[in-house]
Amino acid sequence: MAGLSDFRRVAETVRNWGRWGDADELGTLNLITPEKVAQAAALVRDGKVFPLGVDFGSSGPQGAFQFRHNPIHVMTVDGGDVSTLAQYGPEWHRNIVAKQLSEFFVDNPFRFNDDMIVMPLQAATQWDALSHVYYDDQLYNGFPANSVTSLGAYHCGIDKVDGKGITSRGVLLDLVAYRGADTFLPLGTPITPDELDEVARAQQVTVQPGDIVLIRTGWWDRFRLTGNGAEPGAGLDWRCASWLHEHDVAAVAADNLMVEDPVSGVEGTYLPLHMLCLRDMGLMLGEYWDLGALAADCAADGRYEFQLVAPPLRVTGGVGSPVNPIAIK
Ligand code: UVW
Repeated sequence: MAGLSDFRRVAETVRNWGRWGDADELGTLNLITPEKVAQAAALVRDGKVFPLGVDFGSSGPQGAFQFRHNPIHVMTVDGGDVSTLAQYGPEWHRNIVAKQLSEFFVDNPFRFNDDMIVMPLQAATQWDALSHVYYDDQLYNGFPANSVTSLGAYHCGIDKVDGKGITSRGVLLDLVAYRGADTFLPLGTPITPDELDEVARAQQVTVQPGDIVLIRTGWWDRFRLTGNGAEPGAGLDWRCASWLHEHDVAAVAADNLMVEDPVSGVEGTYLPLHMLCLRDMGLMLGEYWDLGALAADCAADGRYEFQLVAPPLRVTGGVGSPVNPIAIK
């Protein structure tokens, strides 16, 4: 198994610090040029739309760690309030919320429902911002790790990437189909850089600079069947960071919980691909993307490229964002 010195050697070769200037907080999203956006839009031919977001609700995959729970959806105004509060009217209520609501509900036909959601930004379909993971006290481009405070990320927050959209040419690499796997890629079979090239060749698609690459491992389809979020599957081997760097990929997303293989290939550390992508390359990771329907369509028409539109929310200082990405063919 590789050690930390191997990791640091690879980190030196993939590091993009300074490539787009010392103040850059976009990282590899810089590779998405206006020409690239136009190229991606030209891939829309049939008007087929594939939403790639999962459900944001209590049936999600979280629960293994106390610091992440599934989205909690709460109704703050609903039909029950209408029927009860309208009976009593504003004069009766000493509770200020009930008084306000009953003012809405008496003597007029207007009615409404309101709700809210409480969730870790990392709970469901998401982008990891560049500030999500770091090491040696530095974020991407050398920004100090302590610039992420309890008030949010002053550098490399998700709000910094808003100007980019995010939209580009998307390319799906379907590892499940390539390996002929039943449902998902089992643990102990990490995806190697060579395999990524083989899948692209088999699918007759080329990965080009500025692309957003989607990796299908089948994990989400399996989770949908079993509801078991604690059963990990294979992901990208940490050395795929070099592959992403060599191909000048703008971002990578997968249908699993961490894009990379849960078994670290670097002794003495955890999530080495996260460290190389987010902190050294400035390359955002997307997790829990639902790629099943898109993969079926790509297999049917043989086209593994499409326009991908996946803008994060402008969460001020957020280190990640929920997203409902859309692939359009
Ligand atoms: C961690 O588990 C820290 O990150 P992610 O949610 O990106 O896998």
